[in-house]
Amino acid sequence: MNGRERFLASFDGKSVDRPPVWLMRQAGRYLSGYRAVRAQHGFWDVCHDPELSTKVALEPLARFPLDAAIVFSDILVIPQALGLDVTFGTGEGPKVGKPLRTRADLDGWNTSGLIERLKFLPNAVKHLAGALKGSHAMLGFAGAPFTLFAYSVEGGSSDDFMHARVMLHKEPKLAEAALATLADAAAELLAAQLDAGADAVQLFDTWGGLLSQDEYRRFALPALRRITNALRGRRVLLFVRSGHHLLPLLGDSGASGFSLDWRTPFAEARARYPNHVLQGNIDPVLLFAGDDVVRTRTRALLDEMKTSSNGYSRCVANLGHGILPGTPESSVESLCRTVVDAR
Ligand code: 1CP
Repeated sequence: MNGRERFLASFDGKSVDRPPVWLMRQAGRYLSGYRAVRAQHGFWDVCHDPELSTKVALEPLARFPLDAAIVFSDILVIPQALGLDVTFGTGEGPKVGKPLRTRADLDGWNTSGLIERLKFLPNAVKHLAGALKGSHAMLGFAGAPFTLFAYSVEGGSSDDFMHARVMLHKEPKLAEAALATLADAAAELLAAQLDAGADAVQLFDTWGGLLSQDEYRRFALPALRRITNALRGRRVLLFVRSGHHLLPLLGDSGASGFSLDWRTPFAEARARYPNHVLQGNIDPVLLFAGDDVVRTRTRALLDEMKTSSNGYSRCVANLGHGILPGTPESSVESLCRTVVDAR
């Protein structure tokens, strides 16, 4: 069984002898090959060049026994395509020029021909698919509407995303309209990646955990449902960072599965969602604690994932958030090996 077959079997509810494994942000800054590419090329140049983005996406697969590849891109391609000025400075988070603060700002977003400006992403998926030839599952992705809204309103990263969260309450109609626009863009972009050969897609709601249950229900869920309704029947994973308190609501998102962060107990999520795919949820910080810690934690996760004496189903081994810069490659190897040698 190759990586793609294993990923699809587990995702679709068949029993497999060990879970598939991939790692969020597996193609990033902890790899020397990526840093060498970035020393020569700007971030957007890598995203827009199918040869370079494929090279970067393949690097972790050559280095570690992973079952899936994720296309190289960023969640902020959507605000950028809508006309916001997105830049990545060295060593800091992204900056978003012309942030959304008024109705006139939203009216200025350029939604016509949006998918044409994002063509590079399905093109990157197609190119990566050609290189993989079905050996590994391939994931596309997009930012979840609330997380895209948070960056677009705030103008960059933030600890509390004050402006964005104030807007939900002060100008709820404007917030809802912006969330709907971002959701429609994400739905179109995810459909284009699936049509280009992605086996599944993941929505990253990195900042969704800032919201209360009431806020998530009112603002984030309707936008997520716009996406899952548009993608009905296709494989969609939803990752909500710091979202333990939101777990009871996630079933209403319409996603086929949830990517859990390390603060959500796997067994609790499984008890609540017996028929959803569950992915996660090793704390990326543990990869700095040495190989023994990584192996012990991975084995414990495998025990939680095992559904019966005859195997694993609807589960994907992963981290609880993206792999951190500076992560020792030996820890990544230990994690993957422990999963591969399970059974
Ligand atoms: O080369 C560089 O210095 C840029 C660093 C970088 C990289 C490698 C950024 C800037 N984005 C990416 C690629 C990226 N982003 C991928 C590609 C696949 C991979 O790395 O394996 C993916 C899946 C993302 C998703 C992403 N971007 C998220 C969601 C996941 C998460 O980590 O929470 C978020 C929040 C972003 C925004 C973003 N882009 C870049 C940075 C440094 C950030 C985070 C900023 C912040 O902390 O607010």
